[in-house]
Amino acid sequence: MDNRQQDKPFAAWRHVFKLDPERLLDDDSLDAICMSGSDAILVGGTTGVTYDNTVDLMARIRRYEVPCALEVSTVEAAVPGFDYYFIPLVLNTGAAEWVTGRQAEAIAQYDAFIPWEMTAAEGYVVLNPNAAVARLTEARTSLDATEAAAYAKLADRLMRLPVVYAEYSGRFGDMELVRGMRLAMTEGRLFYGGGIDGPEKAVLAARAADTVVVGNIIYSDLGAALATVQAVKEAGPGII
Ligand code: 1GP
Repeated sequence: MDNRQQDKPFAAWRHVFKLDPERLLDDDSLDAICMSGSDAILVGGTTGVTYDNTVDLMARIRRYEVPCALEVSTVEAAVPGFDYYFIPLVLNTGAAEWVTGRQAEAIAQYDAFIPWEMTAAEGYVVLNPNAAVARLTEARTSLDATEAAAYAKLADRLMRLPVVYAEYSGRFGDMELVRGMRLAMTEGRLFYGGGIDGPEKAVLAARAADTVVVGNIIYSDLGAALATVQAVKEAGPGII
């Protein structure tokens, strides 16, 4: 492992499964995901995430030892009891409410309840125009490689965000562009997510980014999803 952010629990995460509280996953499938050897489970979604469905999913994941983190995309679904919390900031939007607006409102209201020592920001760079998150946040997704790398550097070097997230949710991305984002960073960790449908794409993503996030395929082809874990482990340390 490199020596960036050794104190952060996510510093060594290479593979992460992202589970959506709004989507159903039976107990056997959840068992397979939690016992897969993945480094962590990230709970989050763009729409339909509520306090109740987040508590339900957390309680089920909590039966396992795998670290479990929440991406807090709406303050109503900020559930206590996770191992770690990520607060997304969408960097490539013109709508300030998604960069700092909602976050500042939430802090103003709930500061005393926020476990700051286990909370970190994620700088999202949203790159698939058809993803729900792109539409919701009016993200400017048509970035070329230079522009995407500039966002990564801005997040890493100016804003000092511990995580930058190249988000192609629903579609496999341009790995050269993603790799360029990673090379622009010196401190933080680059998460990649989007369209990983099996081990081959997982390996490509693992060679371009620090952390590979696998979502949708869990719900349509569990076997393919599970195969990504070993593939990422065998891909080695990436470009570090
Ligand atoms: C979604 O980046 C994650 O936020 C994973 O994307 O669902 O396309 O795997 P997929």
